[in-house]
Amino acid sequence: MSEDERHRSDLLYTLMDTYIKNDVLSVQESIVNHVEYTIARSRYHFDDFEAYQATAYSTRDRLIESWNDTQQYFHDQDPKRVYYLSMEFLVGRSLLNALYNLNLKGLYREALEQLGYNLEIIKERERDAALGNGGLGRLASCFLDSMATENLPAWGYGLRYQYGMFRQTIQDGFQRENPDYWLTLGNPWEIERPNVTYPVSFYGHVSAREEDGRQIFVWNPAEQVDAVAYDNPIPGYRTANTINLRLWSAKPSREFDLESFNSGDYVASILEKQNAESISSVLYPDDRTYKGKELRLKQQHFFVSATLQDILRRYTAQHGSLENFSDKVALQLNDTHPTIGIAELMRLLMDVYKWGWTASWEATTKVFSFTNHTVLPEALEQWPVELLQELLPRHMQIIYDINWRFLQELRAKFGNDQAREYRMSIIQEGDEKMVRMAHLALVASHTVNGVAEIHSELIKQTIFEDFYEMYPKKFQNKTNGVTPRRWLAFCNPPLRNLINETLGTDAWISRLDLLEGLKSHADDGEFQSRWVEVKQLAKAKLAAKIKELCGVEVSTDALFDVQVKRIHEYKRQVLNILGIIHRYDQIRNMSEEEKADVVPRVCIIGGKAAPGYELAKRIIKLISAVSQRVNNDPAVGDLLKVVFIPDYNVSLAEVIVPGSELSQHISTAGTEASGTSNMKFAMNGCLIIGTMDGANVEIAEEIGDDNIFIFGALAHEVPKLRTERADLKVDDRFAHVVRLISSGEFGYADFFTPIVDAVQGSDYYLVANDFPAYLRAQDAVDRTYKNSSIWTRMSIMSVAGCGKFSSDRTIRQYATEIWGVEPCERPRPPNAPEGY
Ligand code: GLG
Repeated sequence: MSEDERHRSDLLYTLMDTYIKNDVLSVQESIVNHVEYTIARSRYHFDDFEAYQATAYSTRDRLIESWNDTQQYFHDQDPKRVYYLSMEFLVGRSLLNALYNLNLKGLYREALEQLGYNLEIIKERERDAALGNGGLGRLASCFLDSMATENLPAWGYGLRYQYGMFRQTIQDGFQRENPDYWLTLGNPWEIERPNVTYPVSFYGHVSAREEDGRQIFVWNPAEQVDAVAYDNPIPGYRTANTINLRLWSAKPSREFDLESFNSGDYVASILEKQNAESISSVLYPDDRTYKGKELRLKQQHFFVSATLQDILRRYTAQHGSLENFSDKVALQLNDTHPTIGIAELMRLLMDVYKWGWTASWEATTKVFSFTNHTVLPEALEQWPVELLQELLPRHMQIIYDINWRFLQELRAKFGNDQAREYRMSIIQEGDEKMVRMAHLALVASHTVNGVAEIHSELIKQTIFEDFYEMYPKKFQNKTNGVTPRRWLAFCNPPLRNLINETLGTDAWISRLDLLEGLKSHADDGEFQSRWVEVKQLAKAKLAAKIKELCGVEVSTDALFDVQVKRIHEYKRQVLNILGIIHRYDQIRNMSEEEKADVVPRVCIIGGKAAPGYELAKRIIKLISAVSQRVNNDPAVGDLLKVVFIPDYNVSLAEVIVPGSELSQHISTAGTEASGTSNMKFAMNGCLIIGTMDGANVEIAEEIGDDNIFIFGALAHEVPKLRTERADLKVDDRFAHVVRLISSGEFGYADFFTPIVDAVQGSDYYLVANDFPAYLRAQDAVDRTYKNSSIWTRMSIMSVAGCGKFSSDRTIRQYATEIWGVEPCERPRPPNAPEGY
């Protein structure tokens, strides 16, 4: 270092405090500064929302500091990195999560209190970041939290949708969709990086030329947009590491096609350019169904192209070249949504970095791995060849090449087996040729995993059977998990405190196995009553929410029975509502004496239906119609209440999960890949009624099957039962409740006909078949609930057995068994204040 340089570096060092200070006054200064200078309000006069904003900016300052130092540390250590590619991140709110993770919640609460603001109140002013549909997107967010906490050198990549998941309102019992323009009032958690911008191309044609005796392909695109990076810091829990979620936003291209401005219609060409922004403007609200929409494919390519350009650019900036790239980088595809990235990486390596096919393919197949989240065939993405050809001509060429080589490999292994080739080819032949994205992902990934044991077995026997035969070693299981921070420690403080006190430590928050220590207290009467108190507190909060959102008064002495998740036939909200109708019909026909013996229930249902999913929307109306009827029947009173909570989202789940006592996970066996809310409920001492499906199987195994209410057909029985459905002798009670609907007991009989037909006809999801077993299981619930000590014991045992379902465990398994990456923990600087 020269004298001048040293002088400059000393100066820079002294210009900033090394660390943001951790005392009440400094926090207040920071908040008030942001009120005045960032949001430009008067420090003498700001409302709750402005207090939220300023607090968020103040918290963000700390995250930025830690983010910068973590990235520098990763850079210096240069470990192998992992990038989690996901079209969805269901983030929810960030303020409390960040403050808790930094261990600064108490300090900020106090600082705000003295200024006249209440953290519990202002935190409610934050809008959820709902950049996902459901389980898949929420899993991605839990994974980021765990990757940060486990100190992995990881980043997430995704899209910065301007409109997130639609907001659901219920009008007259019908779902209405409203746009979620979540960025209207700004988003303090993101950092715009206008200098991190990449061009992304579409359409046009491919030309070829010779260069050094090699054929070089050149894609001449006809459209280009810019991808601008927005960084979202993700703090780990009680670690100095903060990782990054980089989201891309589409902007009109700066350079492309400048001459169009100088000739022709200036106004029209500006408008056309503005159109570029539509690429990242809206999240597709379809959960697990696939529609071949061009804009969706554009989004996918936009996302992976920007991501891969960024990863390659950052790699070469640090290493001078792409050497060892595939040893130092792992790319995880969250479902098939980012699969076009396989062709894009091949294109970048061959056409831009001038690698040959073999080297490019070797690197590509070494970096990618792929997670499957469903066996439902309607979710398997396929793109018409014609569309892909037009939008991404070079990629189509590469996919054909990949397929040609793959089919050679297939022949070498299995001989001439046309039927097999037809089934396995990446290109599906037929009237309309299609590209099967899952096949592309399977061919190019070194590993494919399912998300629960049963699911990982099923994909080998069903949708991916042929591929399993060909590449048995590629298949793995990684049972999902959820972050115990957001989903227990932070959303349920009374339970957290009781556990801390009982175990004498809070170490379980990042080592969830330690919850096992609760087992020895399960029969302790005094402990049980404290456990019940904690649950009652959470129930009271939920009851208040129900009053606020549904206008219905519910008694906290009733059993809170919950089913919240996307509305889908396979999840069988219909089974639940038929059970409720049965219960209602019984109660209204009871004598007063019989009624005295009934366990009062509040049945809580929530969830969004995809806007184009007609039947799901009818199911919502049916639930509302039944609730109207039941809640206003004086013969029933407090013995049964039914509520549909509108606009189910992450923040609502944080109130619903702790306040529930029974939660329904009742999908037809073999259809729910894992489920993750089942884990959240169990972790909060809520008992599960469920089928042997998804992660329920492993939950039963971990907490003991006497602590869960399992019922219904098993996955291996389902196919046969479907074929026998026509001969099923339908249970009388089932026939009766279905008749109540079709006879107009709840009104709208015609509108409900498709629901009635579905369960009376082929009944693909076996509602009729499982109905009697479901009622038996519900009887067992009632019986058990009457004995508070047994119920409470089961509840304690549920929590105690949940250690496996931390996403920390899941992520550690991905890291060692799939990615080959190791923790890279930034040392906490000496003398750094707590929380730094
Ligand atoms: C899917 C599945 C869920 C699974 C989730 C995360 O349907 O069963 O828990 O992914 O793996 N689309 C989803 O929500």
